[in-house]
Amino acid sequence: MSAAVPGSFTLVYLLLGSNLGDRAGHLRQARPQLAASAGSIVAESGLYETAAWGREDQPAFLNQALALRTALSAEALLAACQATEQRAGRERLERWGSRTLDVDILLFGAEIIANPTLTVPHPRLAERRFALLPLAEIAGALPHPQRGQTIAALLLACPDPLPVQAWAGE
Ligand code: A4P
Ligand code: MG
Repeated sequence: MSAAVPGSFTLVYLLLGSNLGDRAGHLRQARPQLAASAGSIVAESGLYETAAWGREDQPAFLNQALALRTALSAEALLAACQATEQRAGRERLERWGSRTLDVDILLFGAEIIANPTLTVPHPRLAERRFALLPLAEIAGALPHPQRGQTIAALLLACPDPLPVQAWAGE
């Protein structure tokens, strides 16, 4: 459990993803909602078009990494992320299935959290080019709390062959 110390802030990194409907619109609407419910956005990566990972028989995603300065506990931040997903009409039909909006917590400061509803750092971060490349754009020099290597080094070592490209718009 992470306990929020009153008056203290944590720098957290989120990954937004969408592969259903107005993908860029879902990401655009999520940003002010997260700023209102979770904390100020201090950095955002560009948008990347990324081949679907895990279940490859589905449309490509748009992904974006955000850095947020939050006063919330990790559990409260997860609830804010899930409320933002719900506002985008998210339906949970199958794991790794298509979705209007996914908001994952990649990093919560340097904390390591493992409980039934939350695992941070995100357990599959180092295996996913679609997460590492946007994150490296805004936090390349940041060390991964468990592995010690920086995000940029993890990206260089990442064996994921699926394409990830800067997105220029529809
Ligand atoms: N949960 C645990 N840890 C976290 C965390 N760090 N951040 C729990 C957010 N949620 C976390 O998630 C299931 C449960 O994970 C949540 O209720 C929460 O308590 P979900 O969003 O309902 O389901 P899911 O996303 O289908 O499952 P999962 O295993 O979280 O999948 P991922 O890891 O989110 O992967 N390909 C591309 N190119 N781009 C993508 O964005 N995303 C996924 C989803 C698969 N393939 C993708 C992409
Ligand atoms: Mg998720």
